[in-house]
Amino acid sequence: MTKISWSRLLFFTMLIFVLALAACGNDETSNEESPADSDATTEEGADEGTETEESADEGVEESADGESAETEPKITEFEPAFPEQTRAPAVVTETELNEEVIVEGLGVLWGMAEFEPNRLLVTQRDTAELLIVNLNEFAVSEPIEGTPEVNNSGQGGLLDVAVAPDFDESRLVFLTFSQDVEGGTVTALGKGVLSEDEASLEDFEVIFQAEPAYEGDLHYGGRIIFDEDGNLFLTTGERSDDPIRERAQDLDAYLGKVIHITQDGEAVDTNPFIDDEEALDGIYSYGHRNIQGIDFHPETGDLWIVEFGPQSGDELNIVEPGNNYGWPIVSYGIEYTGELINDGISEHEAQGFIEPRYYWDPTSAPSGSSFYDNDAIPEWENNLFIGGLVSSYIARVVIEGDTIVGEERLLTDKGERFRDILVTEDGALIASTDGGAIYKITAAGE
Ligand SMILES: [Ca+2]
Repeated sequence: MTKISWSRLLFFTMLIFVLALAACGNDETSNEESPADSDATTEEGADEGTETEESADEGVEESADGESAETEPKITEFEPAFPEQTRAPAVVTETELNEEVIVEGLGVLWGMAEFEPNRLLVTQRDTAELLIVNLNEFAVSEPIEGTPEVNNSGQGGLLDVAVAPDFDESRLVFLTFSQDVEGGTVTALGKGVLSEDEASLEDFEVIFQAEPAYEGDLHYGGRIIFDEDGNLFLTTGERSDDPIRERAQDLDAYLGKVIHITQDGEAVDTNPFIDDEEALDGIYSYGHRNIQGIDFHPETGDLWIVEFGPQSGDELNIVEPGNNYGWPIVSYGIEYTGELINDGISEHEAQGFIEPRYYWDPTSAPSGSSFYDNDAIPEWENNLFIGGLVSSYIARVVIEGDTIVGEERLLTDKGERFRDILVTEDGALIASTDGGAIYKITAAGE
């Protein structure tokens, strides 16, 4: 008897200890969500993995009832401008999927580009390394020489990578990064030539700097994509702090913008403000916060961007030339402190701005994104996949025209911060993480 009582006592003591630990963990997570300085905390801070995983599972079960993929309560009191603008009905992939981890432990893998079939150029943000990952061989190269000096504090470092449309002949590689300049740092874009032996990037030169410089290490934006004419779209951030973030509204600053430039960094001559002497010629659209994802819809050709919101209010927008997307005048989010932004005006259109096609409340912390432009998994065709950081999931968004009609959350059991998404020529969905892993998702049996 005595023996049993002791072991029971020990069991209950341990149970209480474990529960107490779990409770402390939760408190820390919620406390970390609201401090004032907190873009870094919220975007870069501890994840809220467990809660998110549970809610995503519930979402799948409830999907038959037309419930949203989002099951957590809203953070804000804002109402959408139209019903499909948030909390789309949950959808579930029916194809059986196969998941593989190609590499791991490499640090924050910020950007990826497939430069040859199943071979990716991958950036490591903090060490500023450019690497080659071979998806078939589960292998990673030594760092490529000749990459630029970066400022790697905060959200800075080596950011995105893209290869020129004529890469097979030109071997041109484009990189974005945060660069030290007089007066602070800027989002910079440069290009170099990948040597035949793939060991170095030669003649690297900076072709564009998103001025003005600012003394801060948050919100660099930094995604790049080529259009069909071989020109580049570059996204920036508004550098986060109040009041510098107001420069997102100014046409004499490249902060909080989509920028449209040639491979030499010159403004494209059809840009909307080219004849406006007060405005910078490279600006394509403005009023953005921190754009971390950009891709063309494979069917409509629309240019979709993913904007990191404040606390909630992350947005999907269709970018059109000359449009103003409203930040920081209007938002479906609130400050990290819980305060309202600009007295809490959420309606974009009523204020003369473009409504987001979709927004998240609570936050999805959306990063890199890619449309699925392949028929390897037919039910995914033309869906948009978005990496989630704090939210620790990949969002699959189903779009009809310009309307979001469904959302699903993938890889919710990994506890990873998903940084960038890519779809290979073979139709594999590739996701890189802040933990330094690359996941490959394909249809099972392929
Ligand atoms: Ca907006």
